[in-house]
Amino acid sequence: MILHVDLDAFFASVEQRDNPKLQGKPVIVGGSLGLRGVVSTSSYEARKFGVHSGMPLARALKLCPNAILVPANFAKYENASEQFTEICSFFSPTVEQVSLDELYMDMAGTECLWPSLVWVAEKIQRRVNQEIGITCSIGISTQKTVAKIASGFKKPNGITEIPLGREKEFLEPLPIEKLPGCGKKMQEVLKHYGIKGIGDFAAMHPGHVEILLGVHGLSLWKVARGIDSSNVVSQTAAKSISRSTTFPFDTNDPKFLEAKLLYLTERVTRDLRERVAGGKCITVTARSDGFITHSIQRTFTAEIFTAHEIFNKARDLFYKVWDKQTKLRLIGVGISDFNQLKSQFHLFEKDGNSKWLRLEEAEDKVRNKYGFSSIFPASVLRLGNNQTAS
Ligand code: TTP
Ligand code: MG
Repeated sequence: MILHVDLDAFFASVEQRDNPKLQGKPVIVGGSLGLRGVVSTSSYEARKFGVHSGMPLARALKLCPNAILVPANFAKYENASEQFTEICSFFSPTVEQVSLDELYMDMAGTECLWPSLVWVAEKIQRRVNQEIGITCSIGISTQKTVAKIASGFKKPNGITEIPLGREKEFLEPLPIEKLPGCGKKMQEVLKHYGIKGIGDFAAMHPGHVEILLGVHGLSLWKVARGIDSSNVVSQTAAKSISRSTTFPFDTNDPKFLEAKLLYLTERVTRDLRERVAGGKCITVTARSDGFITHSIQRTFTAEIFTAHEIFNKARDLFYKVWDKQTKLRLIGVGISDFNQLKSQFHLFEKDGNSKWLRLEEAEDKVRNKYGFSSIFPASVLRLGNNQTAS
């Protein structure tokens, strides 16, 4: 059985938690894309007016003129997210975090530990409420997709369990938009053929599905029929760790781009050290303002452990894919080819990198206590508070 846990109106709930004046009011958190001016998220009070994530701020304020606009504060959301993951990890060793506010838990093997999954869900809700001060909704099912849809079924603060064998029946009456992975284009094609609900889609002949929507469509069709065998993949089992970010403006400022690259490297390295130890392969991605994406990958002979070393290598790679002129809208950095043995990490302390390792381990300690954004290399600070998010 799988649990899908999703925090309710995440950024907005954190803001309401921290400012009593915002409680019970329509609150809009300004976009993660800052200058592009979109709604990042809104409180349920604002959603009643039709406000939703991704909507231009101007339109949102027209729909809900009384809304209180709050700028995003990522350091706070990251802290809350770290607490959230920790709470859930208490109940299962296999946790797959999909975003700051959403994760799957594989509950197989925990049957003897907890009285029931609804009991676990209630405990998680209570702890999230007491320790973080916000609410979450939880879906319980044998499948990831059904658990995800179920968690959104009784938002906010809801628990929805779909018993084994009832998956298809649960999905059937839902509109096609509810099917994760069924994007706007696919929905249009399906609607053109009169397919409006997941049930209609599930009833289609697989041959027709493949002709209309290709292989991806066919795998979604299986999900629509209640067949979804995808596993919960915990982060330690992940094959690569990467971070990328889209800028609020297209830029060719090398100082800004290097600072972003360092920031992303710091994030990747923290994840790397929490989950495995070192990695040998580094990937750098750059996307131009014309949406052309370049990626470069290099495998090194020795494992790399520190942000310092990853950054130096990533920066060299970055200048191989970027001509120093083209304006960029996104960059990313990743590491793969892991060494799964954490203990080897410490053998490293003896060689020339030990200074950096000790420094970064000290950073880890500060971050464990005060959150990721509590400490940065000085050159990251040029990005400002709103930019230190990915
Ligand atoms: P969601 O889980 O999609 O939304 P939510 O938690 O705000 O609301 P819900 O109760 O429906 O789960 O996204 C989580 C956070 O991610 C959200 O609080 C803000 C951020 N986000 C954006 O910045 N831009 C977006 O377009 C979306 C969808 C989310
Ligand atoms: Mg959410």
